[in-house]
Amino acid sequence: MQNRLGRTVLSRALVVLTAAGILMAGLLTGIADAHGSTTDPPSRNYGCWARWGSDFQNPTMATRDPMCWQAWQADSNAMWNWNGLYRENVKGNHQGSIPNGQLCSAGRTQDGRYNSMDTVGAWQMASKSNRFTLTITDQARHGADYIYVYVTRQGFNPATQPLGWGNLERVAQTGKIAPNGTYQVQVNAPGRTGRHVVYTIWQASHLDQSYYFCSDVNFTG
Ligand SMILES: [Cu+2]
Repeated sequence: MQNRLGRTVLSRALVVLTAAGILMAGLLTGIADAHGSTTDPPSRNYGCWARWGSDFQNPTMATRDPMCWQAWQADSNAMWNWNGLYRENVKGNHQGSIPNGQLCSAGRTQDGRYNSMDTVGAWQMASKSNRFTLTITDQARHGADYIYVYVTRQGFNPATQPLGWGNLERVAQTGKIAPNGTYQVQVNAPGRTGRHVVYTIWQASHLDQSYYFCSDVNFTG
């Protein structure tokens, strides 16, 4: 009798402990795996994931959305890990850490997983007026030390020219932002029409982790 009661108590305790263990593991991997990206206007890899993630082997992508097609062919993990385009320990020296022509891959970060983001071509654009709201989605609730938003200068053509620091003008920046699921930045980029790249640097607050995102926009004025 006492033996059976003891076993019951023990097995219940095990069930509770196991459930707690699974929950802990889930929380820990959630923190380790999830980060974020610019989701509006969508970063290149977030956009390719959002448009094609459920249909990434569809060969019509090659003609309908060729820049996404080359990205999926190069390394599909750039899309599955759309929230992982970052470098660590940059110490604020973004321009010194990322060579011209490699801005959209954060200097070929993560062993080159995101190199296809640097491919020069006619990436699909989001239409925006010169005043728009930029949204970063932060799945990990890292917070921000700051967010910088750059836009290409009028006359530069990202469909034919590799993106360099000299092609960009910083048009918005924030101070510290408390951890949340999304951060919005009001951007004003006057005097621009047509194809442009919006370049976002998100400096996370939990450690020296810097994110770099290229978003393609069509300015309607
Ligand atoms: Cu992170």
